[in-house]
Amino acid sequence: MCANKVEWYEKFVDFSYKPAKDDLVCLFYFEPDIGISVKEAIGRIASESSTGTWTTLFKMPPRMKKLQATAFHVDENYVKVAYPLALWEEGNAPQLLSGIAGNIFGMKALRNLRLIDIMLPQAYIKHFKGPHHGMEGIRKMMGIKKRPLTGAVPKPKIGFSAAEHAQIGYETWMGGFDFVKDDENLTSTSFNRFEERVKLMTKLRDKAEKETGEVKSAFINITAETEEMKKRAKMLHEYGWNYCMIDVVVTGHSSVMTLRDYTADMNMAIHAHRAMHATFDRNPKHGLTMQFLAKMMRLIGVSQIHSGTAVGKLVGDKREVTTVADTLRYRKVKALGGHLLDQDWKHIKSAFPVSSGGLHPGLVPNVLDIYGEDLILLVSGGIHGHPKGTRAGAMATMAAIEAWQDGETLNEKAKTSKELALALEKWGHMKTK
Ligand code: RUB
Ligand code: CA
Repeated sequence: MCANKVEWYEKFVDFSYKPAKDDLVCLFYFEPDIGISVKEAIGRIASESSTGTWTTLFKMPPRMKKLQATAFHVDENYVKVAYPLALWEEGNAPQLLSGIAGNIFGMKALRNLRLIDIMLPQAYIKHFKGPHHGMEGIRKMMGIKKRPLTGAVPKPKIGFSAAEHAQIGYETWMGGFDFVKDDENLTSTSFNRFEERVKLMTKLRDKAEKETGEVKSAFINITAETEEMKKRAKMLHEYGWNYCMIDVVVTGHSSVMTLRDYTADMNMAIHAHRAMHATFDRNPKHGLTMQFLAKMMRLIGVSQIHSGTAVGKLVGDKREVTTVADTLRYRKVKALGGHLLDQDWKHIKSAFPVSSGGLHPGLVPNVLDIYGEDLILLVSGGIHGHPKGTRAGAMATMAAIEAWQDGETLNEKAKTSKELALALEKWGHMKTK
């Protein structure tokens, strides 16, 4: 037995504390381990994510108190923690993560911990630039006023040569889609080199633009080491592309921040694929939420990020999808019910949500009912698997969007769109798995 108290975790708990205007506030879900009280558990969360250590210290200058985080509100298994602004370096997103998403997740005293949301005060976000274009800027660039923007990934997702890939891209554009998207694991492989893909895609983009009179673009994946990504982004710019794509979770926040500035100077947008997010956001009791990831990505300036479908093949229910979309799109985000925090984005522009994964024309109305028209809709297998091929599949999807916008049912619309009729014959309204 110890004679004296060796811990000071409780010094990080104060239920009478009112967060200051410039405090960052985090909302966590937590489960204490057996034998750990709620107060001890939340004290540890606030302590380890700010200034604390496991034991009392010999030297403790009084000013340290001002840098301590405070767990100030508990509601069942949810705790709110306030962090003084001075803890955080201006404009350094990785440093923020090292604190609020760092060591605390490995503490033995917590059986589970999940970072649900964060409220970023104006004094913190003013050091970030956010998306370069915003949704309005993207719409202007693409010449599309009201409808959802559309795109598709060639499938199989990897394996085509650059020439085959570009040809499928051409068919996708000719079917009425705006974007052709690389898949997350396609970068510059021996059988499909980035440079060759860019050159061939450029030729066919120019052809498709000429033939349709529409702006056509692509999310070509530049994911690699940061300097290499810069080279690839520059090449895209030189070939007249207004977008690049990055797998933002695997490359990390600092790479994305570098590329955000680098591409903004060339007036390019960033499509953010979220591959790997489910390693830490899928377990409802541990890790961090897609909501939090989306907030960070808007802060550091991606133009759009995958946000789920609610009805497709990948995880993410309707509630999650809606909250993520709101976080990306609105200037003032109100925490409606449930466990979320308010956010005022001030000067930070909006970002598009991207709905993707297991979609086909029969599901288009479900997705649009959830998102409305401000989204990037990706239908891939659901166009390339169309009985008449990619172009017909894209046409069927565009017809489904039109139907939704005109308040028509898909079955009505199918009377005048044989492509849609064929798609419905194959897939109906099935929810994919
Ligand atoms: C879509 C696809 C995308 C994932 C990403 O292909 O492979 O990379 O949807 O998922 P398909 P998320 O339309 O053929 O399923 O958007 O959920 O991150
Ligand atoms: Ca994919």
